[in-house]
Amino acid sequence: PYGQRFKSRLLTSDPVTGTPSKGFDEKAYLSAKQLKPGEDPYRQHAFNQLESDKLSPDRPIRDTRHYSCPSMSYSLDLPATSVIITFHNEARSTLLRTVKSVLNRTPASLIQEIILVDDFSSDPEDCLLLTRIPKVKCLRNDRREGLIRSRVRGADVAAAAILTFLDSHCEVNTEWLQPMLQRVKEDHTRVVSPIIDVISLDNFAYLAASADLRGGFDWSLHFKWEQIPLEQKITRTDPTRPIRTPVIAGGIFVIDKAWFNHLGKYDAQMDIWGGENFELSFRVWMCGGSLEIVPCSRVGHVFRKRHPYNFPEGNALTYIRNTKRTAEVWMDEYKQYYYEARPSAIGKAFGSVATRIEQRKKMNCKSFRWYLENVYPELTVPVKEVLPGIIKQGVNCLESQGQNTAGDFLLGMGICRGSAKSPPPAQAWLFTDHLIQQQGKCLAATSTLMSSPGSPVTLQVCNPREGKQKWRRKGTSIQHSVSGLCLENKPGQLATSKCQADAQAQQWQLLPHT
Ligand code: LR7
Ligand code: MN
Repeated sequence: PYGQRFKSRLLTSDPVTGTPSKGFDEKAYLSAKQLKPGEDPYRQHAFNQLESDKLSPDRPIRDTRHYSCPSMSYSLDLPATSVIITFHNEARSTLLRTVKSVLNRTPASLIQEIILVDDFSSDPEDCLLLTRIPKVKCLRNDRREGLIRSRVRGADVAAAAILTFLDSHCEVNTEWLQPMLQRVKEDHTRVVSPIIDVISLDNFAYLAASADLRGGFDWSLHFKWEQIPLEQKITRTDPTRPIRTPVIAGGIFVIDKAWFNHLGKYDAQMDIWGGENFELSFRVWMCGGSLEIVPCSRVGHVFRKRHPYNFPEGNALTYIRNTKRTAEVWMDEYKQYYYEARPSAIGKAFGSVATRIEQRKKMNCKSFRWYLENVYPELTVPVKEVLPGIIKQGVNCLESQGQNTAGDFLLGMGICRGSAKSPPPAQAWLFTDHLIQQQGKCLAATSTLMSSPGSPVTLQVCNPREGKQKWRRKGTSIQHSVSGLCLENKPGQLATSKCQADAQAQQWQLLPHT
């Protein structure tokens, strides 16, 4: 469906000769978009535009690499790359500094072109005027697509065999590209990213980021930087060696174009922002590639606290849609943990993922379980005690006894039948976390005064948030969590009672089926 709009319309300075017709007037470009006196400098871009505007587009930055990096040598015939930068209403000063830092700090032979994809910014000239700089090209979307489809559009027209993605508010550092190209040249299935330094959103100071972080996430698919595992830290003797990373931050990476295409580019049904970094990362690892951070490559990025642009469908819904598509296609049975961690995603529309699943099958990719075991063992499955079994006292077992005429579910004791391995359904119970349940009915201390001893214990429709239904095992007793009272087999009924270690009626044997 997007094929039509992807028809390429590459706007260079001179479409015939490809050489710049008119020189680029830096001052005029920047001064046309200065802040009005008294205007909040954070309003438009969520960073201090005043400070950014003050700086030269060619400002020097500190070389933040480890001291053993400068003596590294790289292949003399590294492949050239197409740099792809998508943006929506970026500040001119940051956009220009991104472009110029690339041209200033990269050997010319390695930069085939810089493709700017203007994602329907208010002013087309933000992009167009920059094509007066040699090698800079501009594609403008005729409607807002989001960064994911915009990147695909840029990648599709890229002339070089290697793609390099950057955000529109970056500054690349000394020799940033060579170590990444080297890794991809050696093995085209590697997808590599630099250490991402911090450009202060307040004063634009360029600050070195820690060199022993990698990309991680939690079950809600929230990205976070995390320390590399201790075992790896201890055995790391060479600070120039790449760091394997479970996921990439998303915005700044180098990938072989044929490999990017083979893997299925991006999920074109993801909108605006978010989630695509997980989807790409899972795909790379599970389908035969690898992801790494190359520590001798440094790129600065302006990290912000809020999105300066609007989300047509809302920020939350968009993030849910994109991450839900990721979970549905790549996380197999582990997607249940995503839904547990992000319950707001349950039942939300996310379009069809049929073609993405087909793509996964076609490439014969490994399972998410393989990914967890081999790439990200530190991400542990939430512990939940699920113990199916019988609850025995002497020769009797706790059992459900149907419903009375009032519709109450009855609970009582009966002679144990069958065996612990194959009990009758009425005597089979499931412990999950704090619930003791049977077919959706849960043990509950039902009295309104559940905290006082003597509350009858019966069955209710399970509700994990209901305090009356919360129990914990304590030795051979079963304790009601809220009241601290113990489950007791009283003549004629089950009830809570003050816990007494020697009370026979409070002793329960929990025998598992397995
Ligand atoms: O609708 C849009 N269209 C766009 O072209 C929205 C955004 N964009 C552009 C935008 O102008 C910018 O150049 O897309 C780029 C990324 O948007 P940001 O800078 O608002 O995002 P971010 O830096 O907060 O987001 C990180 O996560 C995103 C998830 O979708 C992307 O992968 C970003 O590229 C990514 N940035 C980085 O990885 C840089 C390091 C930050 C971290 C962690
Ligand atoms: Mn960014």
